[in-house]
Amino acid sequence: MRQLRKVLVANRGEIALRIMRTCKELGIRSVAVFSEADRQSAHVRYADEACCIGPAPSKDSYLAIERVLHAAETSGADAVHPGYGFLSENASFAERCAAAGLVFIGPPASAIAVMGDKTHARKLMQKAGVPVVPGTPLAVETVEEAMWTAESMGYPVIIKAAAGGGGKGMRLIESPEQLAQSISLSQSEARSSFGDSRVFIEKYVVRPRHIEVQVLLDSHGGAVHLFERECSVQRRHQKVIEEAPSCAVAPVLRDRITGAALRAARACGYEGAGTVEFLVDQDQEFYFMEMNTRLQVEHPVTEWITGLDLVAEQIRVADGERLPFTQSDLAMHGHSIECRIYAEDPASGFLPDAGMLIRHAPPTGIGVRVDASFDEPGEVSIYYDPMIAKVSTWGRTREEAIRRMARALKDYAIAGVKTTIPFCLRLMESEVFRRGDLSTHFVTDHPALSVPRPVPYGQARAAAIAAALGQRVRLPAGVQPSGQWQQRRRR
Ligand code: MV4
Repeated sequence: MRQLRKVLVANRGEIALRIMRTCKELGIRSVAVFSEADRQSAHVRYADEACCIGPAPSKDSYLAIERVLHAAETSGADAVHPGYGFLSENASFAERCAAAGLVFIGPPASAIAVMGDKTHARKLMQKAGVPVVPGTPLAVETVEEAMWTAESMGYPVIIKAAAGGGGKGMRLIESPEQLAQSISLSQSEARSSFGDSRVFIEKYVVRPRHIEVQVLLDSHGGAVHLFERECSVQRRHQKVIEEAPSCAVAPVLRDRITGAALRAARACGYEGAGTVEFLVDQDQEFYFMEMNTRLQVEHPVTEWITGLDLVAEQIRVADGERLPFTQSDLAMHGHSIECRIYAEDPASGFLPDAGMLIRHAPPTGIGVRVDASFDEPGEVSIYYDPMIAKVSTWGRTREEAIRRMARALKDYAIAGVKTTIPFCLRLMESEVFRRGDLSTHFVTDHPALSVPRPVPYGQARAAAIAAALGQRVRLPAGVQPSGQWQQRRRR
């Protein structure tokens, strides 16, 4: 029997809407929280109730534990969904929810805490028989210790912060001289960034793929994996494209890596939806990197290939129910790709481009899903993440999913801010991406893809004149005039 009746969504933007849609399907009321900057936002209007929790800066609103808990109490919510980012991986927030009698729709606080400390996580994974990259068992204290470890593994090595994650506080080291200089520098950087100076050393895996496994566990010992996603295409540790399944994962590797992911989840007492990230090297060896103890941005590709609603499953297990399926009930069907669309200007080295969206008409059609939270006109705020939308497509084959994505990106009508749509389209149409020749160095290995194709002057001028006249002209595939040349549709 379902107990949960009202869920407070402690987030904003597309993920807040995404969660509320499932609540509505399940007959659960939703409560939005919002900052003063988000008063007019779509998630506020979509919710059954909404509470303003403070001024625009996240630390005074979406990150303010007391304010979020106060909103939960005054609205009479019986559960909190943290989404991703903000408080989603904050163990003390999960604890405070429990202490206030609220169901935290996420893992136990203890699982968040152990996975949040990368050295503890490494140790636990080793014990659980999950392969980890060779490295220091715990934090390194002295330069001598670091030098000795690196010497025994061979260079290059990588320094990581124990409290880091997602690429923050990492440093690639190619020689003993560089290591000697970098240890204390990394320690003081870690102290100022994370309030925790501990760092550790790993052997550097050259040209790895980023492959992650979605897991789902209930509180009765039920545990399944939902196959893998590949997220190798990243720029500055920001994922750009994700897909499921990975074209680099053959059935044998899939068995091994999903088995390891479930051992990882069980070892930390996990419940709910989580993701175990691995580096996979050129010899198909894989190594535990970290576990994300939240619903991830890229979960739609897993939903596409499994047909499941991950938020509904999260709510079900948080409510104490059993998973309604076992591993043998699950299968993957077809292929899915997601492109994250950011409000960024490629001409300025991909700096965030905030402002008003004077036009926002997302693509639709067979096999196309758009998770966005903007209306027209909408606003991309400087206070928050510049991700505008996620476009995901499904196809029977990878090829079909890619073709659909290219079509969807061409159909995406957006104006007012610069976006990464043209960049994503160039990726979709590139031979290397279509071949599936991916690694975490993909974007730097193919710099031409980051540069707009020149728009022939005559066509650019025609587009500008057409825009001024409110008309539409046909341009060659993949050519997207932007800024003042942005095309408008005839009203
Ligand atoms: C590594 C690595 C190579 N060797 N660790 C980046 C994010 C953080 N979770 C860990 N990261 C890496 N760790 C070892 N031992 C390369 C990366 C890495 C990376 C990983 C996944 C996706 C994109 C990346 C881009 C640069 C570096």
